[in-house]
Amino acid sequence: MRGFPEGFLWGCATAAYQIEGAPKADGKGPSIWDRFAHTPGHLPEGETGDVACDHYHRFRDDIALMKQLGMQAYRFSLSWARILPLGTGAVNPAGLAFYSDLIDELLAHGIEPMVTLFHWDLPAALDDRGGWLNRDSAQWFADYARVAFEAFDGRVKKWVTLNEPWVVSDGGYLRGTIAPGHKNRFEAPIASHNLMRAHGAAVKLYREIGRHEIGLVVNIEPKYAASNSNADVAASRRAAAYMNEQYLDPALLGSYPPELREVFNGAWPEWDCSDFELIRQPVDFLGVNYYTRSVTRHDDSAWFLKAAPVRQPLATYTETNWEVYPQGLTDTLLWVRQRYGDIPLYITENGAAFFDPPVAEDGRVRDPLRTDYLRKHLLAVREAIAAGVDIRGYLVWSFMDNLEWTLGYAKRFGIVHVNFASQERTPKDSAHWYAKVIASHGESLAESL
Ligand code: GBH
Repeated sequence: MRGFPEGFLWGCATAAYQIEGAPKADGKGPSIWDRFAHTPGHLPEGETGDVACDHYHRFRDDIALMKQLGMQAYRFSLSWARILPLGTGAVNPAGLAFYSDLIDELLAHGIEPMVTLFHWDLPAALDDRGGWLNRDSAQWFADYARVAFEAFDGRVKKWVTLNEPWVVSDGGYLRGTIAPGHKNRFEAPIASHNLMRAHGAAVKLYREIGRHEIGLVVNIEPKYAASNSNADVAASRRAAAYMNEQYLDPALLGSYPPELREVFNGAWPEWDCSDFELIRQPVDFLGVNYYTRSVTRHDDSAWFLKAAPVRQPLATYTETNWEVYPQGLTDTLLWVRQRYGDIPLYITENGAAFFDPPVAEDGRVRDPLRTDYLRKHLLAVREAIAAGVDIRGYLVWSFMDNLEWTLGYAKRFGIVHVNFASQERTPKDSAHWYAKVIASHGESLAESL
């Protein structure tokens, strides 16, 4: 039967800094995102995550709404600085208590938690000690992971070490567009490497004290050469090695793709071989975040990669200017199996920002483009399942509109609309549509819109 396997998990995802607010509540320490957002000039209109969706105070209502929509799983992240205000050392019991209550609430509603340990909000105190450039960061992360595992393993059966290490390194250390805002091509590979050592250290520790499943979440954006010229093919290879393989290769194959030496051109360090033993810890699953693809051509004037994206004149683009390309998700899932073997996969994020009309008189938010996006991507997932790829679940990004990092609150990815003045939540049409998909275990996807 061409459908979704039994036990396939349907749900949605968020991340701490994007939704929680309450940056100083109950002993929380500052993170690099508190700092970054509060530094003038970083976010377009001086937005911060100080309130965001006020989820810290509204999580019970939010979970009740998830339940109403039929969510079976919810992926969220822990704020490291809520649990360890200085990143290492003293545990803040109130921070742990918040997540303990959140987890209990999910379980009471029959929603399976998937917990991400790190979704970009490094404790500021650790950045003061060098952040991911400090080799000790792997140990800091494992010590933090231990606190979370000891508190929640058993209630939490699905753990994620890192969300999208590429974004942290590329945005945070290479281009300086996100926290901590460094622009330095010598730093980027070191940050990536320490992130991956941290991942390995946490998985290794989990094998000693954990009893369930742990994995890594990466963003994959397949790269297609703009032509079959040698230059364009080489450019798309560089882009794929840099964005996609830089993280999965060491984690699953135990080495970096050879193209990276050329990509980093003189800034590529000699690595200690024993690091790869630590990084390459068997994982129980891999999480794939998929939004778009890129068609790539060689461009000598493009800084760093010497590769440039080629706009597709006939394609649809989202409000963040990302091409809608569902086939890329099927290609990605097949590629992951082909390059890395038959590992259980989750789509841990997929979704789109489109301009939404305001909540109408009748209480609806009509967002047909988002529904169309989700539907096509779910069909793309089904395609990969039919080809035999072991896909265990799908989580929409995002449960609700939230702080879209440096894009502020204007770009809305939620299937639930948030009025940021009143904090009112309104499920968009896409949420009602998704609820039907879940209730029919994907059968309703066959219906046209
Ligand atoms: C995710 O990252 C994050 O995990 C999540 O927190 C965030 O809110 C969500 O996505 C939406 O942004 O400009 O065409 O070259 C997304 C990773 C990597 C996806 C860069 C888009 C650029 C596409 N992104 N990619 S393009």
